[in-house]
Amino acid sequence: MNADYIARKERWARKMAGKESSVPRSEDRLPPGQHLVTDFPVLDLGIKPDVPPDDWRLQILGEVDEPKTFTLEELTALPRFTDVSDFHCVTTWTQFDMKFSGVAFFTIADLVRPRQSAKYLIMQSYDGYSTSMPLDAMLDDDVMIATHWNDLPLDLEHGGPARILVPKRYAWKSAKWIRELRFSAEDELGFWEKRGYSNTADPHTNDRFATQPKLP
Ligand SMILES: Nc1nc2c(c(=O)[nH]1)N[C@H]1C(S)=C(S)[C@@H](COP(=O)(O)O)O[C@H]1N2
Ligand SMILES: [Mo]
Repeated sequence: MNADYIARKERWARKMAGKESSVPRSEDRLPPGQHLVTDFPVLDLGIKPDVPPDDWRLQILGEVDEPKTFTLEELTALPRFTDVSDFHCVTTWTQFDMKFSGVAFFTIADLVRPRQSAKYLIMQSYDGYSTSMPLDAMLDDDVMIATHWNDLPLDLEHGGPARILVPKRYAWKSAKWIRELRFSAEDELGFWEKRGYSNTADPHTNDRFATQPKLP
């Protein structure tokens, strides 16, 4: 356990206790090129995988000491984390103050115990979608496996029963219908990243496309 991990763990514990919010209060809360919406549009490849709840599994594997496979019941039995965050889609809509609940990604990492070699998280979904994130950023205190939106089970169209939520990145990093989370030493480009979208996906620097120079 390094100092960084311990510091993150402390922040996560404060978040779990409901003492901190993820919502930025700065003037530039709306990222460049984005406009505000009040609905929650649906964006995906058009396949909405309706896995029977009894067959649903989430596999956590790769560079970890304790790989685990969760049933939905097992996943939802983990400590519940609720957070309010902003949601940014590259198609230019942003929705403020989105209330999601689920399992903090930190809770999962703490259970499976990533090895020192683990640097990335490769996410695979039931519709064939994939994306990846640096593990460090996944351990941020606003990242979760969301199972609820506004206190209700997450709709199938928004990735139910369980999706990733990475509020600080464009939403293509927030894989819906997750099936497998693999800790990896190497990064792997996901579905949109292979098709020219940025692998860093930072809304606040207008970081949309792999080839596009970043705005200051
Ligand atoms: N499994 C899966 N996850 C996905 C996608 C997808 O096609 N399949 N689309 C991504 C994109 S591009 C966006 S903008 C968000 C949209 O989430 P929403 O439909 O809940 O608004 O999901 C992301 N996660
Ligand atoms: Mo998107």
